[in-house]
Amino acid sequence: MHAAIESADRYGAHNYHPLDVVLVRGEGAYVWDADGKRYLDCLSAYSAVNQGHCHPKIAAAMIEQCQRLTLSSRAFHNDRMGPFLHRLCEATGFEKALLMNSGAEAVETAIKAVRKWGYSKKGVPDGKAEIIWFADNFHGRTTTIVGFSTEPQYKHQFGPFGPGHVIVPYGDIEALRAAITPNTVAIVGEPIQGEAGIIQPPDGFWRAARALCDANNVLLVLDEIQTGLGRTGKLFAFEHEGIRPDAVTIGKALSGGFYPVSAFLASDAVMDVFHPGDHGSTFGGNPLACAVGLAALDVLIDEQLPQRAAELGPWFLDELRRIPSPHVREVRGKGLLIGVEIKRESGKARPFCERLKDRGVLCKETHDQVIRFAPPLIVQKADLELALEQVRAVLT
Ligand code: IF1
Repeated sequence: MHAAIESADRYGAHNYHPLDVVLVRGEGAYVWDADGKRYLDCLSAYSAVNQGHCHPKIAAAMIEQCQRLTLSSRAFHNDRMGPFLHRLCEATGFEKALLMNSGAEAVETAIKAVRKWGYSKKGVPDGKAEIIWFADNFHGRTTTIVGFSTEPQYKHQFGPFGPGHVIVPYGDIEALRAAITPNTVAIVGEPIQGEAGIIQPPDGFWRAARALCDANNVLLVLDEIQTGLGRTGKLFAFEHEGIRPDAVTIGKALSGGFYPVSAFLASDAVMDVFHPGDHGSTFGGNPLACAVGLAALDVLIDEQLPQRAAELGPWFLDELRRIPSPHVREVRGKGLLIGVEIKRESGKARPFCERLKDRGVLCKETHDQVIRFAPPLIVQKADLELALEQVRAVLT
């Protein structure tokens, strides 16, 4: 066994079961292991490296900034946060942004914002705010967030959990309508469920949810941490439905994989609930994060990465569907967020991922039966053609 794996096993918590590969270098859509073997990355660190590994423009911004000022804390202003916030709001069309680090923190920020909006603006009685979530959601690992997970493993023996969370089946507009009460402050969901296995709701679901929110004075918040920043072929997945939520959470590719940078983006009316001392983070909005985030956003827009996902995604999806495999139940997805569901009688998805790894294509299963394909958005068609050859070999 590789010594790095041995040490991780010996000294690390066993909270993951990674594939048997030790990565030492990355460039663009490719990564290399300790033996110099090259792999096409079809996971992109769960969509955090949409811009490709070690993008030189983001690296240059990071190096320049880390030699000047890395952390100011929010006790003082820094010269990088304002310009980043300005660019972020301009690029996304939201009025204000609040910077955090991990995706889970952005979701926690959303929870605090919509609850405070509910009490201070909607007039919900103190302590009674309800948020509606969806079955099979994934929003992170904090104790609050796993409290409304429907995956038993994510919450088992991590309780007790707080009240105020309501769960309805994903994509079921009638269930959503029935779940709204006078104390409902927000509906929060993933535009496409990632961890659940790349699950898309029926067409028009989010438009109908938007209408329900408008009719009931409820906020619509979308978690675009995985689907956002180009992955599905638009800057945000909600654009496919022609709607605007009141707020979104983003993370992952907001830094191109260099550094944890997340944000809660919202209208003035929602963001204005925060007053000095209400919320914060030592590292949130730090100058290094802002320099990296600004460069990562520039790369996303200058290199038209959402358009690349829109062009390559449908072709790649179609090629995957054409594979005459006895093992595949369904191929689904949007842009370059694609799931290949393996039939139960063919076993689990993991052995397929292991065989793909041996053939130089890195994928990870999600929820036992689904192989996720989410290469960096800078990937070339020729790279995907090479990957398809390997996928064909493994699936037939
Ligand atoms: C893990 C999956 C992906 C997310 C959405 C918030 C977060 C995530 C929609 C939290 C994080 C991750 C975390 C990682 C695996 C992963 C994942 F397999 F669980 F489903 F991407 F597909 N909202 N997703 O997808 O963001 O706090 O991690 O920065 O092992 O937990 P974070």
